[in-house]
Amino acid sequence: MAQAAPDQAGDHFRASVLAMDPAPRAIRLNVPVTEGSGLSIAACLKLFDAQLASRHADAAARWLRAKGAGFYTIGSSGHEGNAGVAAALRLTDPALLHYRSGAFYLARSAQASPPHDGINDILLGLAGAAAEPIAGGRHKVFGHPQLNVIPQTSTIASHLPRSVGLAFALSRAAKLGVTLPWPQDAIVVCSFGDASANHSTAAGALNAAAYCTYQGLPLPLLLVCEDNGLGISVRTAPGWITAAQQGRPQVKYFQADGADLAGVYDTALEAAAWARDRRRPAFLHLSVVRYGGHAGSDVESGYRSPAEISVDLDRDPLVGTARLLVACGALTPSEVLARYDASAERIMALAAEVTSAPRLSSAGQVMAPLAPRRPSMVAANAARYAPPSVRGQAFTSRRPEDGDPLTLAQTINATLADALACRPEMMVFGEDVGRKGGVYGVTRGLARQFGAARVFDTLLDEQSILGLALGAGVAGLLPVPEIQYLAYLHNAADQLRGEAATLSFFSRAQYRNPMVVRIAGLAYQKGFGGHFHNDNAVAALRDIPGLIIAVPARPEDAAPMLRSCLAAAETDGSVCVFLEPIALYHERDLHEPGDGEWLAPYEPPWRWATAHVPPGRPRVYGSGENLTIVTFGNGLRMSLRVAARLQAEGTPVRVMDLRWLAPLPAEDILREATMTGRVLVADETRRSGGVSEAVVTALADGGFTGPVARVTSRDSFIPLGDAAATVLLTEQAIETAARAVLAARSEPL
Ligand SMILES: Cc1ncc(C[n+]2csc(CCOP(=O)(O)OP(=O)(O)O)c2C)c(N)n1
Repeated sequence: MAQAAPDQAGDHFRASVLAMDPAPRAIRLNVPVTEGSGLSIAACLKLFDAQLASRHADAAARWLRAKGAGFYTIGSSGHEGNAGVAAALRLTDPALLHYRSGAFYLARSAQASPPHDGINDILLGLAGAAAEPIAGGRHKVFGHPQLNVIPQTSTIASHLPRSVGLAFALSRAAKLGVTLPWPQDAIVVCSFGDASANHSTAAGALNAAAYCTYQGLPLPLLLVCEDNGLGISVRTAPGWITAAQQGRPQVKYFQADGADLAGVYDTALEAAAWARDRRRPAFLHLSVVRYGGHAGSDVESGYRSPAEISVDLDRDPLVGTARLLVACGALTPSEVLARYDASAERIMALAAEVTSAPRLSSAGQVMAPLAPRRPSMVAANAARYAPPSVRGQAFTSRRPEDGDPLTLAQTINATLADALACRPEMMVFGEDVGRKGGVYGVTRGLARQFGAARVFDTLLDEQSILGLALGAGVAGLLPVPEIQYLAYLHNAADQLRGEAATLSFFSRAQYRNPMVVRIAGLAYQKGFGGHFHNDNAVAALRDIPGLIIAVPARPEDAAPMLRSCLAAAETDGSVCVFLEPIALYHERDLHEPGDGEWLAPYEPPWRWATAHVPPGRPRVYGSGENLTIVTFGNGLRMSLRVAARLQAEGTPVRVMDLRWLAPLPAEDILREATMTGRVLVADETRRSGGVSEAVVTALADGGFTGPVARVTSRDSFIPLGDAAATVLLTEQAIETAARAVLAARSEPL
């Protein structure tokens, strides 16, 4: 028989309950558990069961860990007052939960009809069992689509921007006529710890929520800070959460003692009503305690005195609820203890069962939900276009296919317009994308054409921009956020890496956050630049599993590639980055000034199906058999110019534009390399961590044995002005290297 180890809180609970005076037996259960509270005895009994189960699940976690059958011991003990928050909300209010919100999860499970067996989810999660219903053994998270609990990662505060985005999207979806998975009057609830509240991600999200509200935008959000006064071993200064949050503009502050379930319930009810009725954010501050250290492996006595630890025992929420139930006559002290023991017995028995649950045992199993791909459905979706009448309204003066050849920027603009016309759930947003139409005019006219509900300026915060995309995607919208410059992605990279790209993985694709993040980037801007406007750092994107990265260089590629990204996002829930080379936005010529060879006519919609470019398909220029130049972005234009000069000398070479950095077209690289036997990689990103490393590796992995050389930018940040040319890949460097590879016969360089 599985037996939990004795613990201080358990002993204290027993002693406290035994010291309680029994009251006359309560006759009715539908009366308040304590005078003036909205919490009935019946509801309190149910919540007590959730609290007990949550407490015993922590004991089970430690037992499983000791047996080598469990892998997670961060518990909810001391935080069980959060069950009262669940009770004050509706099952249909989407929830993003703190890792200590176990009792919330169990209380919500009990709200389902029929009640859901949440404890089994938790135990399977602790054991990393493949049968766990949300992450399937990939992580221990709270999540379930039927409970409207969206799983979170362990990166503290990283879910707050999504919660703001989701609250924003609830109203915006209705405005756009998009059917939501939740009722019109739903509110979003998001819980987190007190140390998390200090994180800049949380601070930014709170500011974004306040800012939206200040502008009159609906934002029905209940933020719940479960304040135990500690972040692992570090104390949050006493009173800080109140001091920081109480006077915050636009976000109404509520406070409750987490040990008093009735108080938590009543206050949460008030806070939820505030958020629901006014469609405004509320901040619910729960004072709680933490038992058992940060996690099973944390030796709390190393940084807290015994006196400090034992003071917390007096604030045990289980004792608090027991006191309510005994005082109203719902239970006698011995019935409380019997309930406690029965709960422990049930949970330990279930824990014993999960020890033998099958775990994930192959990379294939682990990776299955990483980034589902259905290429033929994506192809069909990418060819969708709006009816002529709707297109006629979108392109008031002239349809783009009827006009002159377009630049890259103009093509992206027209493709976005076509997509907005065809996909009512699509929104384009970011800094300066609305009225100004983008720093480079890429979104010019879209806000006027499609209205401020669909094309709009955001506040200047990349985390909030991506958070909006995360929430909007979960709500069923198709977000197309813009990051103004690649360099500014990095301060918000976790929203892409830790949040967007992991959701499918940690939810077995039951939740998805489709998005196409447009990023203006790469270098070679003339007359303008410096490090922040000329950034060629793509390594941070390239190692994100499942991410699609498109780098369109030419206008005729940009349109089908953008359509593919939108279709992949919509069809498969893909997270796509569309990296637009700024220096090519307005380029018109290739070889000679005025040749117009970097312009392209816009394909009419009826040709989109045949012009489809699936993610991962490169483009090859020429059929020269002397050398294969592998490149992308600005490197393509330089390489094509070099290729033309070599051709004129009677040395035809072929140039491959990767077009997609992920998935990298490894097979095509190998095929085109084999056709010529020699390869030059012309890569504008850095020598270390840049794209060329992946291309050369693909060749080596594929067994290519011919000469391979690479020319890249230097391992430097990019300086202002003409000095930039000293560290960036140049056309001259490509030409020199190409000639060197051509000169080398079969011996490796
Ligand atoms: C961004 C980030 N930094 C560091 C950590 C490591 N870490 C995990 S939990 C934690 C403390 C969080 O404290 P708090 O938000 O108060 O929540 P509590 O665990 O006390 O409930 C830290 C530092 C993390 N998970 N995420």
